[in-house]
Amino acid sequence: MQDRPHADVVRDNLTSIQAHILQEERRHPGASGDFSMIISAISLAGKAIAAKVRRANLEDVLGAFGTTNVQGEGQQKLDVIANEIIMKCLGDRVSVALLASEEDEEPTILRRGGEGGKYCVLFDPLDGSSNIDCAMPVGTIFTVLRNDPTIKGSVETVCQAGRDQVAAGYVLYGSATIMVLTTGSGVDMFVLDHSVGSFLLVRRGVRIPKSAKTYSVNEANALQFPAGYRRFLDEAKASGYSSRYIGSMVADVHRTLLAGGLFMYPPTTSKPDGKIRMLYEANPLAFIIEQAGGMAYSGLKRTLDLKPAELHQRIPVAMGSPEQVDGLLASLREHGEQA
Ligand code: P6P
Repeated sequence: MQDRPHADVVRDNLTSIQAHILQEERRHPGASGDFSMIISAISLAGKAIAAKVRRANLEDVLGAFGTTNVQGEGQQKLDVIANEIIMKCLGDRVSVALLASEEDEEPTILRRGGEGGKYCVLFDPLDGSSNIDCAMPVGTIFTVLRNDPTIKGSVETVCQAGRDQVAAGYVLYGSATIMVLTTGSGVDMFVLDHSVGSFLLVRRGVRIPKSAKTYSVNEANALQFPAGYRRFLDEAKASGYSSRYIGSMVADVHRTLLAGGLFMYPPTTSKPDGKIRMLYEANPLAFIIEQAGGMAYSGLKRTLDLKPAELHQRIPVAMGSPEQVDGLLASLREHGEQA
């Protein structure tokens, strides 16, 4: 079907994310409501973090916290605040067994095997946080996995392939606060109406454009990219592509979702696995892009098929419109990339 611009816009009704979740729950007879409670907790955390981000340049939440996270990265104060907010919002949800965050070395076990807890929630509390001091967009990325109480270790429990995600999404703190969510039946988009204090449904069944001449990559690393990536970029430039790169993955991927094109963080000689974390950055965003009709690859492998070996594992990513991803894959094959 021809891409009709914004055929998915929701008109003439006011649906909050809570109402939307309950409507979705009614479509699944026998649903316990446990899952809905998790999404509701995430939307609450998104509102609380949005309030903090919006005031970041006014209150003393700017700058480094003086500690480093498991990645060895300096933690911005808002990283730590956002992490605590999410932990508080999700901690009392009886359906959550495990929480795992980019900011913490190990998962937090809330309920063991027989104590309930059907789900695990993994998140990057504030992706792109180094942009905060200059008021650039940042985001929270989350994914919901099934808990398997028969698996002993918490890390082994959450090291699941992305195709097994139950739900995924992000909250973008930009010129608007936007929540994008998939539960495996398409992508829905909500905007926080601060006057109402609720995320309101604005687009249902978002579809990524099949093609757009825009690429999003940190070109400063280009000399370190494998030949196939460099060739793709050369051909894109020769074909009149635009370049858009904010350096905040949530913002770059959100623009790609709505306007089309290709976001990528390729492998480099200094970072052969790239920089993007697999479990709580690449996988949730790849799930969103695929559910919107796009593609997401790590080299020549579909990102969601890859089995993680560790919690904070990094992988190269390229995701976006099918035409651009196919073009990159052809270039990688031509230049000897191994599947
Ligand atoms: P670079 C932010 O730190 C992040 O993890 C992603 O949000 C973003 O896409 C990437 O790093 C930017 O990395 O090396 O281009 O500054």
